[in-house]
Amino acid sequence: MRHHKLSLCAQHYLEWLPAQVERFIQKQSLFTKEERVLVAVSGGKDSLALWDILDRLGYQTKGLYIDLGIDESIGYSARSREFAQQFAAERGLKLSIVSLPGSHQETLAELAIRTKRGRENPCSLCGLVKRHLFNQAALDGGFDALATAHNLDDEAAILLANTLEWSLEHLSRGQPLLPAAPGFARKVKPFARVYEFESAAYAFLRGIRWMPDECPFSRESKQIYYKSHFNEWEEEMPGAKLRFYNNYLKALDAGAFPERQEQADALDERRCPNCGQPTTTGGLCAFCRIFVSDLPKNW
Ligand code: Q46
Ligand code: ZN
Repeated sequence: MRHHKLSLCAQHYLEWLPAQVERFIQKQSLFTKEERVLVAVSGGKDSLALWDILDRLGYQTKGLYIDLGIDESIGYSARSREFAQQFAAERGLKLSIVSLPGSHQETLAELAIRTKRGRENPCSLCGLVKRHLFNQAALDGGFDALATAHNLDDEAAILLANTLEWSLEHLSRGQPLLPAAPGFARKVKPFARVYEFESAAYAFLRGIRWMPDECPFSRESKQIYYKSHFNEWEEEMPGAKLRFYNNYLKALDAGAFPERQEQADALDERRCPNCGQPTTTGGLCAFCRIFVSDLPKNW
């Protein structure tokens, strides 16, 4: 690991990475051992490695897999779900499954054709759907926190995209902990300082079996573009991603991106009349607008 100026054997690496994650959880006060954490799992290496580490560290976890019905012709979602189920069964961990086609009678693939947002950017639509369903599951289950396995490569790429756009709203909400608010579960990213390479190495060395295929929509994801640039910089300047992210956290602490309190207060009072989750508009939330079409126009 040139970015850490560190070389480890397999045995020590499998101790080192969980210790790093534990330190980050404590430093950022993400959650405690007394709290219940819902882990969003996709069947991929990052989320299964995260779940494995949290379990090994003694945290109270439950997994949640969202079946979006992505590319049923190749069974992408069905196969991903099997990897998540197999992982949970082998370790005696509990896994819940939420199915988008089951609850809303449409797959993501169908929504990616039917909706404008889906046609323009299927990953943006997917993100919206997942955020909504994860949040609902965390609230319904009374979990203290919802953990996602965003790694450092993801965070650096998102941060770079938001910096290039000077999107202050997104930059003010990029921290590894978004506190709970009425209608919103606490969101945490325990892997935010873990390189993708590190989580893959961990999953491999632990013998975790993960979904090897990429989501068919990932080719259209802009994140890949930013990631590939960052990988070039990392090659030339080891630690570039980590410095970029660490200095962002310092800038946040220094108040560079003030929290939008007015927006949080406004959200407090505005609830979607269909699902009850907070919304910025006061009418239907973005998720319900996709599915509910026969309501009066002024909704
Ligand atoms: S699952 Fe969804 Fe990813 Fe597939 S549609 Fe895009 S965002 S690439 S993590
Ligand atoms: Zn709604």
